Amino acid sequence: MYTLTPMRAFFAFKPKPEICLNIESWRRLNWPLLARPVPVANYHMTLAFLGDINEPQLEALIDKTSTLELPSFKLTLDTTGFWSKTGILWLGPSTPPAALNQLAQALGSVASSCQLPVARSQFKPHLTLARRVNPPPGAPLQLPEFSCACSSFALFESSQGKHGVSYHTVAEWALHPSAGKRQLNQS
Ligand code: 2AM
Repeated sequence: MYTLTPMRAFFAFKPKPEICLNIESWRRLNWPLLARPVPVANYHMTLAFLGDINEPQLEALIDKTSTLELPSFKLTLDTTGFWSKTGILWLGPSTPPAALNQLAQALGSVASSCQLPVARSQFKPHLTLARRVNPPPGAPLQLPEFSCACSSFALFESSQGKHGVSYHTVAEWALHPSAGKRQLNQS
């Protein structure tokens, strides 16, 4: 019997804490007055947004993701952008590595096979720095250059609380330079 209420879920890559803190310092220096910056603890790059999932879908997602064998890669976050419709100010790679697109595509396929279609045409790798930014922010004075080793990714649950949204790691998988994958934990 399945008892879990639907959870809002997504696959994402989180840079290491020290890199997130460097990104936040740079963000504060270059755009000190943003009204709605993303808290540093929430920094992530979405690989596939799933929306609400139920328990059978969660189990299937974890099982199928655990069969993936995908390589680790390096990512350089060296460009910024602004989407005026949502007011999203973001940081991302000017040249996304092929392995990043491959990972997002593989997770999109896993999601589709669990009846959770992900719009692949919309994949634009980015880390959201602030939301509902208005007026449009200027260009940063210091160009970003943050190198990240992407050696794992996770399935997150997004929860809305009194103090805003928070993300909880549901399951995490390793990526390896050459062979295979290893599931790190599951809660
Ligand atoms: P973002 O990647 O632009 O920041 C959890 O909600 C994460 O999934 C957020 O990072 C969010 O936006 C991303 N996301 C992608 N598509 C979404 C959608 N249709 N609704 C909500 N969040 C979405």
